[in-house]
Amino acid sequence: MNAVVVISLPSLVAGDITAAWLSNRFVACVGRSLMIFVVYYHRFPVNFTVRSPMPHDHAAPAWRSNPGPSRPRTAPRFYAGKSSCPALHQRTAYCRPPGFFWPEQGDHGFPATTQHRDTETQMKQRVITPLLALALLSGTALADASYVQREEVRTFVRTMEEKHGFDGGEVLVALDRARHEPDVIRLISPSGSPGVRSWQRYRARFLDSARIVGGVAFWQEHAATLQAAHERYGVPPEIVVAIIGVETYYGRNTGNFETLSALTTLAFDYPPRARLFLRELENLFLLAREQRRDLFSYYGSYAGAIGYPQFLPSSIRSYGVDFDHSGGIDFDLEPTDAIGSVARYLAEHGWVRGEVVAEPARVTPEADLQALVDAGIKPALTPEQLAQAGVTSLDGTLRATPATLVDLATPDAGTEYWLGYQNFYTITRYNKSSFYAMAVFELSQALREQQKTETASVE
Ligand SMILES: [Ca+2]
Repeated sequence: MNAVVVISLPSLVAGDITAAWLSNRFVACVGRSLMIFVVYYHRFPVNFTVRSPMPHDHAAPAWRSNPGPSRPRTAPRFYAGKSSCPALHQRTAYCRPPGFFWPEQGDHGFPATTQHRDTETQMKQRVITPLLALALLSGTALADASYVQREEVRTFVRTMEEKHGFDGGEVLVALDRARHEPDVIRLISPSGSPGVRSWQRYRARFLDSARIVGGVAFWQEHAATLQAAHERYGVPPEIVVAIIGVETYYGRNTGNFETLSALTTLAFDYPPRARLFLRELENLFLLAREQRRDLFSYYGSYAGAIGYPQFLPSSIRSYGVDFDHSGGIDFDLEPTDAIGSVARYLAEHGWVRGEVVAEPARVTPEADLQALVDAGIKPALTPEQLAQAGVTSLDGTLRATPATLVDLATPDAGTEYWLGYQNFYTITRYNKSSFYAMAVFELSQALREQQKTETASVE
């Protein structure tokens, strides 16, 4: 007996918890569905149209002469869409105005001119009020508040409808499935106590031997594709490989955040960059429509960057290349499209074929280096300005091209100064950071050296 109690009690408790959870989810689901409908109806009343109880050819429906059990009393009959009952335009008999209803006993359709007395407003009140009450009563749905209840989200839905011709109901349903991701907010928020910037610490994250060896393997595996990208866009293989290596470790770390949820969270719950991420959310919807792909099939970083090259949706739409001619752009499974797209991105952001990226600078201690650094990341310093300030390349000469002075500071280890040219600036268009651009450049140089070494040892 005791044994039975010992075995049964946990089972009962577990059963209760399971039942409670299922019940909770069910109520949440029903409540949320009702809420979506209510919100949707109020905002987009034209899109929900009641199917006429009479066929539009005016033939008597089968149930008219037999309004018994064969006609469900409780099942709502409606469809969503732009088309509507002819009565809206022609005031033909047997059609109702738009609305949502449960059929009533003996309600077999009626001539619009005689029995149809309800105005649209009355219909709304009659139908929406109980629905709203039901939704409000489902406390779980409110506790588990979804995005669709928010005004700014509804504004976004209207924009997608009016600007891009989306079905508002579909957008709303998608956003209702999107989850608020607390981790996204945590990861994107600036640290409360930002550490001192250290170039050497940053560099060590990307210039380790495993990433160099992995990069050469990636290069060799995709040599033909990298060469094709080089020929078409002028960007050398080692730069493309280095970018993919820094971004995702050659596709190993592309991120596990559902892109729709990440971008929805950032667009509506992270005010400092809401504008940017609202635009990216808009682009994600457009991208999914263009690619005929499930909106929920995109995964990537907490910031909404996708696949091998970590492109945001707007960048995929603007710079993505179907480099393997498969009929679509795929950044998830295979890197060919990513290679072409990274090269195209750089080319369209000013990459100059065959030009140097950066070189170490020789500076004089008495020069006002900070003023030169503050001139900005864009190469705007003329050789004359640099010479006047006592800045040259290591051999004491200067190229006849504008440059930027890059400072790479490491606490307690001095600061490295580099001259960055147009191609250095182009890399910062991928990520606006001189540390980032220098890490990509140094990794590319290390890859080139390693590649040479391996090729020489094979020969
Ligand atoms: Ca493709």
